[in-house]
Amino acid sequence: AVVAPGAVHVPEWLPPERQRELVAACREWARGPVPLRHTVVPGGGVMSVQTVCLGWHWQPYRYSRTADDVNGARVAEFPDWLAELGREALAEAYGDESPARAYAPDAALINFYDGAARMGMHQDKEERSGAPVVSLSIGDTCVFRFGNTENRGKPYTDVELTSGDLFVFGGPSRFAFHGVPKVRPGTADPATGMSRGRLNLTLRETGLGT
Ligand code: MD3
Ligand code: FE
Repeated sequence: AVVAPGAVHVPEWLPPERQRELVAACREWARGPVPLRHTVVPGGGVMSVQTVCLGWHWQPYRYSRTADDVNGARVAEFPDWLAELGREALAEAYGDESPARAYAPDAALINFYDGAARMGMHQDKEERSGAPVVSLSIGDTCVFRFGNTENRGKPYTDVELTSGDLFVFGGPSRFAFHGVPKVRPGTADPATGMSRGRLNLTLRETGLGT
């Protein structure tokens, strides 16, 4: 479904087997070299979501190769197979005629939500690229809020994201405000590899080069 220009939702795109593979990979990445942790924002606030990154480490509000705000370690490599999955996702959302072949994501943010975690309305502006963001959800269902490009408030559209859903945000939607006001605890099917909580992977082109 096209939610807004450039914003395409493909429910249940990832088959259960590929969801389980991704969950297993995320469990490994969560162990290190930079562990899954609650990001601390300037001013001292702590995000309820837990995050681990690949390729480039995101810290509010910049990308770096080392996790200076965590343990100083170099972030894990962004694997080629994940970039290929991103190109498949773009082809699915925008059609085979889209420039999916040229999509070269070099950073992933992996977010884990327990039943109480939320993400406030924000824009993703640290990337120096207008390339689309690919989002994959696994585990508990959530309410995803897709807003406008002007401010955190209305108008916005609430969409339920369930396990296996793909969402691509490109074109005019790339810099829209968005957030996750609610997770629905206990809605995950253990066959997805998540017995509790929600996992979200976003793939991005940082435009930062090597
Ligand atoms: C729309 N993550 O990591 S995914 C984030 O479910 C983030 O964890 C949420 O927002 C999550 O920054 C939402 C959907 C998403 C991700 C990036 C976007 C939507 C976006 C960037 C631009 C526009
Ligand atoms: Fe975001």
